[in-house]
Amino acid sequence: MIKLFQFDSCPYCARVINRLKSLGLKENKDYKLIEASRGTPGREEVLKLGGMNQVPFLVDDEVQMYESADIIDYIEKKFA
Ligand SMILES: N[C@@H](CCC(=O)N[C@@H](CS)C(=O)NCC(=O)O)C(=O)O
Repeated sequence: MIKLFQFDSCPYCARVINRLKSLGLKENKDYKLIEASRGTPGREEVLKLGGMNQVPFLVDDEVQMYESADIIDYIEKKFA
């Protein structure tokens, strides 16, 4: 399942989450949201996995991706 590291007040994260929802995808069925505001274990994982201290950050098996526009392109292709 896709994992999206994010936090509530992040507008770039909201853009990705809105697209997931508008594609009809369901949280905890099609994707999992992981809290990744600063100082959280989720943020530590973002840094450890991807090397950058930035969200949104998507992990889908071997695929790892920063940048909301790239993430949206990826989910649109995956679920089209
Ligand atoms: N160009 C990036 C911008 C992402 C971005 O600026 N994310 C902010 C949160 S909204 C961030 O990670 N800031 C660093 C931090 O929170 O430590 C995108 O479109 O995803």
